Amino acid sequence: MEIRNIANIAHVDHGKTTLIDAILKATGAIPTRVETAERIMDSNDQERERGITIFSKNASVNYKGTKINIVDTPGHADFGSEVERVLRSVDAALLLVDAFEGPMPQTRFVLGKALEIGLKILVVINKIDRPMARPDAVLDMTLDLFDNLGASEEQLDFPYIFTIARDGVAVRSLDDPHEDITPLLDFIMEHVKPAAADAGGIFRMQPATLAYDNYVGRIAVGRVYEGRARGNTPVYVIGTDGARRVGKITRIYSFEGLDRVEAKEAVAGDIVAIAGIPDIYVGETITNSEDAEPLPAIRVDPPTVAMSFLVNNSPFAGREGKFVTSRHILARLIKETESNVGLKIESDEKMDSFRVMGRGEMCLAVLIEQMRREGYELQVSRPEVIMREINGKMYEPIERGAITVPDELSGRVIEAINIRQGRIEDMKKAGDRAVLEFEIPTRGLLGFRAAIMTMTRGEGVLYHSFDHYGPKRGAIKKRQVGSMISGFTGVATAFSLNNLQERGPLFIGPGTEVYEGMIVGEHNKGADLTVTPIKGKQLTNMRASGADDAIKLTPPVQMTLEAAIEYIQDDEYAEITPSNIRIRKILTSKSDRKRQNRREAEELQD
Ligand SMILES: Nc1nc2c(ncn2[C@@H]2O[C@H](COP(=O)(O)OP(=O)(O)OP(=O)(O)O)[C@@H](O)[C@H]2O)c(=O)[nH]1
Ligand SMILES: [Mg+2]
Repeated sequence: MEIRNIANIAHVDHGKTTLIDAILKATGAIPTRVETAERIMDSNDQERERGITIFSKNASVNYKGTKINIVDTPGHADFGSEVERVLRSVDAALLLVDAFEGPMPQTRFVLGKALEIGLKILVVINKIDRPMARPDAVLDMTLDLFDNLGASEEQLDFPYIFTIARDGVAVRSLDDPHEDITPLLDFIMEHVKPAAADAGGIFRMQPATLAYDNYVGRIAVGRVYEGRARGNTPVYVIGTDGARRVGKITRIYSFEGLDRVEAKEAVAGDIVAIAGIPDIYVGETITNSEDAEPLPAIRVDPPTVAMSFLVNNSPFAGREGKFVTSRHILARLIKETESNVGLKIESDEKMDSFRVMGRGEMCLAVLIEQMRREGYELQVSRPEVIMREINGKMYEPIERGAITVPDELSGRVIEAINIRQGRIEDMKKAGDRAVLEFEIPTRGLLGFRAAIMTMTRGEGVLYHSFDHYGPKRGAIKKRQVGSMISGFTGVATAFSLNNLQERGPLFIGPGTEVYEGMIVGEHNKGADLTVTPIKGKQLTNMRASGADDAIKLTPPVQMTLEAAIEYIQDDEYAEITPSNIRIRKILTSKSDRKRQNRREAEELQD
């Protein structure tokens, strides 16, 4: 059977996963009549909760006797390595662009990567139903982006189509009647060449993603570049370092709709899943010939942000988690790096601590959230940007960003970008909004989303995407934040919290167990303050005055995982367990903190 391999790529939310829903329905791969969930490929728990795609995934449909393998990819910049690693398994990419927003930072990132490896690009202008849609203008902007990225004449001459993914509609021309998605399927058939199927040569396959199955163990998913192989066959695996080892394929699966179905053979051109090699990694080469050449390595951009993952040593350590030791944490992290090519780990000089590096705070937060759901308990440090030294000069990651804000707020936002060492590159209007395009060090982006939210009362939308490493820019002045720290261990009382809430927003409510050194709120004066949240009221005096009913506590600020990661300073940790997220001072005792401060002050003077 003829095969075509494509990936869906785009900026976040431009409609990739929804478009695949439409294709799956139209080709009968998922039933149309039965009430099916939206964005069926966003099957992971965190994907459903966050409403975004996190992992690249494969599906396949049959259209007019041709098998179309489609890889769905995430559009969020933090998961960029998920896109990079699958691009080599396809011949073409559908580049979706929102008909109102136009190209955004991650559109640029994914298009750049796709052009670099020479994929055929098919442009899909989606969401043409949006009230302010401007498909023609967006098409022009997309052409400019191709040009900007140095596309060849041939690449500039890209085919395009318009869609309403949510309604399952595609039209070649804006005047065409809205019928169904088949114009898109025909468009794919027309512009994507059949996968090269040299089934005669030696067998070579390269895993782009890994999956796990309780019965057969680790499964490698990737494209067969040449040859064919059957189940129960001995093979050679060429590691990314060139070392060769022997293994055995036990089973082979191919994709039908969303399912992996067992197949007799893996044949050149197809994207398949292979079981039987328990230590297989992404990017290795599986072959049946002892002296086959390895396939070119899968390259992904380096991580930009690092955090320390530590064994929990808070006074409440070990109460809530199932897996708490450094051995547990290390084993889990190693397992993660085997399948997540965007992640790197290093052991810190200090024992019981691991430096975990990824591309942004969110990709690390997703991992931490996954670990706590699996029963792990740990502490993490404040995220820091990974610098590089080249010829004695420091370089730092620079990203491209875009912020959409109500017009009248753009002045303040521009100022904030400048303070964070960013540079405005363009300013456009879209309705009553201003779209600011800029480049900025990753350093300036840490905590920026929250700042923008406050500054624009929730109306600003910030996107950013890694671009390059550039010479390190000047210092960024930090906002002075101070924490309210419990000086005692016990149970927080409404009486105490009532007094404390005048000094700043609280992170805990009455009845919460606290320990000495735990952070219970933010001190609005900007300096740390040690407090007593566990005092009971003096019943005798109070009863007469009836002050009991007077206690009205403002609901505490919810310290979500992401909020905690953004909040913590260098001398603080976020403590993460399956049931709680607490923040704390690294030094729990006030006198230790005092001594430390004094020592630091002295060192500064020396
Ligand atoms: N108005 C309109 N909304 C759409 C259309 N297609 C998708 N959407 C909506 O856009 C939102 C994002 O859609 P997704 O399919 O999750 O976008 P995505 O590109 O897969 O997002 P990520 O995977 O997170 O990058 C959803 O709320 C969809 O319902 C469309 O054609 N028109
Ligand atoms: Mg998606």
